[in-house]
Amino acid sequence: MEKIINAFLQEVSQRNTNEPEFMQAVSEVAQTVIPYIVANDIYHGKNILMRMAEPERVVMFRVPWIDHSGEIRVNRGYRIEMNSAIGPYKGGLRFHESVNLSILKFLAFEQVFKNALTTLPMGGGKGGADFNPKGKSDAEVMRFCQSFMTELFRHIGPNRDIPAGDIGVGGREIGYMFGQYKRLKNEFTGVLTGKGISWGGSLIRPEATGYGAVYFAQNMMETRGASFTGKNVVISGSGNVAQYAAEKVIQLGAKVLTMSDSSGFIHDPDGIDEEKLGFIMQLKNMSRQRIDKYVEQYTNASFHKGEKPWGISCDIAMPCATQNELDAADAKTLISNGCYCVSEGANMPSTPDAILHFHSNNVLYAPGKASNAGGVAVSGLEMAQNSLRYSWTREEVDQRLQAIMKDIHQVCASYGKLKDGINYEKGANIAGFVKVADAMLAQGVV
Ligand code: NDP
Ligand code: 2IT
Repeated sequence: MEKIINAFLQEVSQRNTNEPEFMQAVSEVAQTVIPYIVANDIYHGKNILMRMAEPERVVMFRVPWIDHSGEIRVNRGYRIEMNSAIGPYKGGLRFHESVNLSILKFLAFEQVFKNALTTLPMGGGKGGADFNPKGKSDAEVMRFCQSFMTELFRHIGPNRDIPAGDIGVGGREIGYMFGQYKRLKNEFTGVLTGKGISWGGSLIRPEATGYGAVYFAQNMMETRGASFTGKNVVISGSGNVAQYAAEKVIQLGAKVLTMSDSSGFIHDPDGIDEEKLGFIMQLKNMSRQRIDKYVEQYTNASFHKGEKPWGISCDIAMPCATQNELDAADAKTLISNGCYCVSEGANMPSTPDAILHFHSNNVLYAPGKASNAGGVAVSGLEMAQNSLRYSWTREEVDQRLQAIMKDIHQVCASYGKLKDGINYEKGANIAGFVKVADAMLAQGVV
């Protein structure tokens, strides 16, 4: 088996040189899916995983814009249209200085499996630009978004490809991009998700990824008769996903001890309560400042410059910032401090070695493609509401989100069942694969 997997990975890597994040994502899936393919005749000999590892289409384009001092700047924009077997391409846009082809291809590949798990008819895609929004004025961000959409609009559409937010792309950026798309096409359609409530957005979409990751953790903990009440939770990040993960954790009666950004983490031993979280939301979403401001306001808390929060002892860890932010040493530290549940809000935040430690220490570990699927699931519900020209209440959307997270937990548990527990990573990979592979087989070699 080892030989078959290595030969497959060798072929993919020859075709995708210098793409370490993409290879990491493909390798993680290959380890569990190839043995399943070999054991199941209908998938064997069809080169199906190789086809899934090749994007249907990659668009790369120039994004010129003018900064506040009148200087002309140039960024690179991308859209990876990975797989449309079960629905139109769907996935976020990331604006971050680190963005490159490898990162967006890994995200698009993961998205295909994740979207299949949501039970909704969505294919997978991802896009973005190597644009750094930090320190830019609203007017600069608007000009950038307009320039980005001036090219992207020809590739997307409500039945073709429906982008949304990711790192560096929130409600403000979606608004500017939607405005430009509408102007260029002279059409008001649900071409983006994460829209504002008064112009086609869905209630609960901002909350959905963070809430969903907590619901998934709840489902995992129930398998051991445990709940969030009274537990200590360590969260990384302080953006969209981290904020609403924290909000739900607090609502469930647990204590949030940390949050972070790329400058370091804050530790509040008294717990970040609703009021303190409100301060963080204001700080990050409105004044767009750094997390260390928290300790000026709440003096019992400490700021740890350049560090990650995994050394703080906890029951539950939720990495909600970025890829590869939790390595093997962090996993060991978490486990030795008593952590037994890890629910990923970010995409691929744990390194492969960290995941091995979780598995070998019986940690309830949920890979992002399962546990953070609530965001894209509610994007799917936003598309459904747009098609109906109708909107559901908060309660309706939240109930659907909870039901979807329960279904994802259930399908991962059934494909990932072990003698003495559940391997959610294996379950998520195989369940996502089966749904997409069945559709691809039915549609022929296209
Ligand atoms: P935001 O831009 O709102 O927040 C990102 C947070 O992560 C910020 O606190 C940011 O700090 C931190 N961060 C980003 N890059 C790094 C880095 N290289 N090192 C350390 N910290 C970093 O993004 P989201 O909350 O939307 O996304 C967070 C994660 O969740 C990503 O992995 C994303 O792919 C994933 N995700 C998002 C979904 C969504 O609906 N938005 C859905 C599913 C997954 P700083 O401000 O200093 O950069
Ligand atoms: O990684 C993700 O699932 C997202 N950034 C959300 C994608 C979406 O289309 O809502």
